[in-house]
Amino acid sequence: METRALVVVDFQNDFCPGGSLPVPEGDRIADILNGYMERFTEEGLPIFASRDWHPPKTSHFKEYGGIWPPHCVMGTRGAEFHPALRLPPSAIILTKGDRPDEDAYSVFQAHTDDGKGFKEVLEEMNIGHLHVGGLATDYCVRATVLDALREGLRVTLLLDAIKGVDVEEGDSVRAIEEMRQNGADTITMEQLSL
Ligand code: VGL
Ligand code: ZN
Repeated sequence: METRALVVVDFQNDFCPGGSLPVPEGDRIADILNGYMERFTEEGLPIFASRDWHPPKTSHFKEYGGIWPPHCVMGTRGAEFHPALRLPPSAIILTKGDRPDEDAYSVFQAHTDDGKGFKEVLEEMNIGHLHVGGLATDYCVRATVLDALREGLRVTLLLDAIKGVDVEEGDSVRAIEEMRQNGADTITMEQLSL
């Protein structure tokens, strides 16, 4: 059977309350994410953690033509994983948005420290099913899930381990609906069976 993996999307200080692009109540999902990570670790299944990691000048930021305030600038405190996240040492870190000309919402645009793309790593590890949680439902989680489905992977969206920005009211609800319509399953922790 194809291997399952957990993907924790962008659980970083700047996306949590107190950060520069806070997702309302973003930090509240820390315990649930930790719970999912424990379950995957117990089963010996891989865990990926993506990070938004921008240069100070990028077309992603308002000042240089984009739509966002500066956030997750590489090497800053805001770009660090939130301290409540208990990432196991075996977690594979995926970096995205580090070129000055990309938004890189999707983890499929991310690379490992040794320069491998996410898709390549998934193929090498024979991973065919992703469980996805993290921030933000209506941006990076959405883009990642839709790309995964397009690549023919199975996707389980972790409804209790995501939070959205909701630039427009209802964006997160619509994003969840769109991910479902494109083939994502949705569960909460009690329904997790690995
Ligand atoms: C994200 C907005 C800008 C995200 C990243 O991680 O969802 N959102 N950059
Ligand atoms: Zn960003």
